[in-house]
Amino acid sequence: SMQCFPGLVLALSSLLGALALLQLSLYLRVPSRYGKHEERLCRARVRLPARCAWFLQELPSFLVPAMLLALRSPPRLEPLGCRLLCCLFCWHYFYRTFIYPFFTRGRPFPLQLLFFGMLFCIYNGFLQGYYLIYCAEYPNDWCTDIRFTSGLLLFLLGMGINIHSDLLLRQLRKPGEVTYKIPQGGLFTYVSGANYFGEIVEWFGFAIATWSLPAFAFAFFTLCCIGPRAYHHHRYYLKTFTDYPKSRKALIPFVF
Ligand code: NDX
Repeated sequence: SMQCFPGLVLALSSLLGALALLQLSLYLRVPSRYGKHEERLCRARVRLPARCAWFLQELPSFLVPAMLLALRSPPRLEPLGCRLLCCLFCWHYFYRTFIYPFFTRGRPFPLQLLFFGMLFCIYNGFLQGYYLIYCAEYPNDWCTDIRFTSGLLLFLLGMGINIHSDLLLRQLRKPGEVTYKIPQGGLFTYVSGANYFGEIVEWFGFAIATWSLPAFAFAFFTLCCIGPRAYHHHRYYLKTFTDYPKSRKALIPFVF
């Protein structure tokens, strides 16, 4: 049966960090081409309905750790800290796979990006799940450690912001509509990328709660992936809407 190889965890986490930097260098100047940043010109691209695409893309991030957990011989997750932490990760991806796609009113998603997105979700789902299930060791009182409690709080806060902001975005459209409007309410009052801000807070909270290299690498990846995207959304809004709120920032309220 499987066991922990610390070298594997180190290698996979480092590669994730390197991918994050690659992502940052690619997407600081031009946004990744989906949603409002998809070129009208490339008509030849194959696209899948948003529901189907987000479901397929995010599914491995739920399935892989869930399967690792199921395959693990009992006692599955001792101590309590690991059990809770692995469940947090699965909980987020349960939402992202089984709830978010069924309500989205997004435009069709490019098949090519879906393919890379899926590969990424397999990779990251394996890394986070494998680490928490086979490698992580926490003292029995980890649940009362300041890192666990403050990280958990940040995770829940970020998840709340992310889900609420996703909902506000969805309500901007009637079913079948694909136009862009100015997001209003919630954290959108302060930033253009409220959903991204929530997601970033969430994964840094997770990193603090797990206090682990893989989770910090993933939080950094998230920052490098959707941080630039928030900035590109912001520029898009400023260019498209002359009445766009002047005080609104791109990603971090009152700062940037
Ligand atoms: N999926 C994470 N890189 C990504 C898919 C693409 O979960 O090869 C990262 C994720 C992947 C990416 C993923 C990883 C890197 C990849 C990339 C493709 C290439 C890249 C693989 C996996 C790559 C290298 C080379 C380094 C390997 O029509 P529409 O779709 O625009 O409609 C939108 C709507 N909306 C509006 N409606 C009306 N008026 C407006 N003004 C509107 N503005 C938006 O709202 C959508 O239906 C919806 C949300 O849109 P948007 O653009 O705000 O968010 P979106 O980017 O679609 O993300 C959706 C949610 C969000 O909560 C976000 O936080 C989360 O997913 N997310 C997204 C991306 C990554 C991620 C989380 C993470 O890293 N944790």
